[in-house]
Amino acid sequence: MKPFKLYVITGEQFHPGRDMLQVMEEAIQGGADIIQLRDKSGSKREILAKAYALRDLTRRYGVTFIVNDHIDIALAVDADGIHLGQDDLPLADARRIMGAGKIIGISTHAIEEARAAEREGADYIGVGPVFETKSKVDVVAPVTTNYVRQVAAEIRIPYVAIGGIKLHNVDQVLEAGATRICAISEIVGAADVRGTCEKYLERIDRAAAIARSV
Ligand code: TZP
Ligand code: MG
Repeated sequence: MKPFKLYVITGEQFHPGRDMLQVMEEAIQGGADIIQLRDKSGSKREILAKAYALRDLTRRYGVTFIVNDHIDIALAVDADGIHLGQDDLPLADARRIMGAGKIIGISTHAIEEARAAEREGADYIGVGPVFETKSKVDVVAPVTTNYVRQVAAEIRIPYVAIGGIKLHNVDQVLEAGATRICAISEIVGAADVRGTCEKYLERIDRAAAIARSV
């Protein structure tokens, strides 16, 4: 998959009265390089319509587009890939359906899950929730930056830290070894979505420069 640094997931509950496509376009203009459609409440048809629209948008900007949960929708709109949790379709089955050319991302909450995802051919893993988050129901307890550290030391496929990561605590996550950050509420709920993305990227780039210099 293409390299990425800032992964932004839709969260329409965080921007009432603002258009989702507009918000995600601002995120892309601010430097988001993966966009994920995550919609836990819409009907299949509603999610499909949003997926077509985001597919168009991300294609215009050359940005990677991932669909959460729904493999059928991902395939229908020719998304770049799918993101699955530990209770979703198993990776091997998802791979058979999606084919080798599509991205499959897996949420992980412990190093054993990360190892399994890597072994079974995931393209990237989510690492989290690092901190407490209100953006996901039934979420597991925060994994803390200790889990980020473990993954950074051991896992060789791309990993992206997620969960409660805000501008005020992102440096802790980067210091633990994260090189890619995912956020929902702090970005899509911001008054200045584009500027917020730019700030995350400055922090990610600064941490990478420090890591290179030691
Ligand atoms: N998976 C683990 S934490 C999370 C998801 C989808 C929610 C992250 O949202 P926020 O608002 O950045 O904490
Ligand atoms: Mg899921």
